[in-house]
Amino acid sequence: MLLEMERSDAATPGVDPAFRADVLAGLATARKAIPARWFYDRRGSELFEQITGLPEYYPTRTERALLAAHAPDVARLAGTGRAVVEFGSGSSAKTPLLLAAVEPAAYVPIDISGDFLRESAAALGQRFAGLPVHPVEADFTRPIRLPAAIGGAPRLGFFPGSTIGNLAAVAAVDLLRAMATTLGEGAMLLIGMDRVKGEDVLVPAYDDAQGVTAAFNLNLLHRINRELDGDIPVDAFRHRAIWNDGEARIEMHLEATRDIAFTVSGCRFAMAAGETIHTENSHKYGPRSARQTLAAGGWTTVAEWTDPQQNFALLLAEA
Ligand code: AVI
Repeated sequence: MLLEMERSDAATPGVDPAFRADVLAGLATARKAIPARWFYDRRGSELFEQITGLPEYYPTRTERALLAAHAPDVARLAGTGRAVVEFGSGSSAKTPLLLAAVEPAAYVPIDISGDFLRESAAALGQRFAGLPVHPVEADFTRPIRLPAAIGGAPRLGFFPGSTIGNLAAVAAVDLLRAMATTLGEGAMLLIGMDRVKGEDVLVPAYDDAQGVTAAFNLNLLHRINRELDGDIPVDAFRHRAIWNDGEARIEMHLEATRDIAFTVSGCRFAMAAGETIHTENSHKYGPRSARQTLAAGGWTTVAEWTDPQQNFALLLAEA
């Protein structure tokens, strides 16, 4: 519930206006929700790195094993000498497995976070001596003009981690279309997509015993307090991870454990005990829905690899 709207519209130095707009709008709705993209400040990115190593969080290690086993198959099907374009490259942790197999003409990591991007691009450049690396700092949800220096080599897009699952269906399809435009004619795409599975595996993956995912979720409230002049009582919230079977997704929420009132950027809000702020969706795919999503985005699946438990899938598609 929004109690009062009294704030100066003057821009605050150092504050991302899009962050403030998303938080204020998201807290003012009946079902409070804040987009998951705001998890990733420095602390949030560190916590996410920790999540990827947790025993309960199967996606990262499963996808890495699939890449290690099948990168040569990708090279056989896609051929060598393409320019590899990685979307949301982050720390580029899985990239060497792919680069070593497909012997690219160039590597183009694209990420919205410039610092992280330049560090990991430099590290990869050292590891693959002679490989032209052209980092691009950009929002890849819209078509991007790739650096002219990569020339006319056909492109292989790489989108690991099942990050696509953090988007709703329409946004996921829009993103796949934007990727097809960015990559151009003759492109292929290697994408990781997490599979639907039992709640006994899914819920612990998003609510681990050590509480790292809880800290990751709660860090959003700390970020709001710090960057948006908030006084949210973080200790009055608990992390919740819920499997929504109808939507085939894990939802993360922050649940108020008592009635509270707080201020963010001069706006006052109240929450009743049990009310939540919805902070993330992580959609999971069946074999058909994965291919259908790719097809709606303009991609035809040419190969698919899964682990023996069918927990995670790596799909190769052509435009
Ligand atoms: C980045 N993304 C694919 C992760 C996921 O599994 O949806 C984010 C995450 N949230 C909690 N744990 C991991």
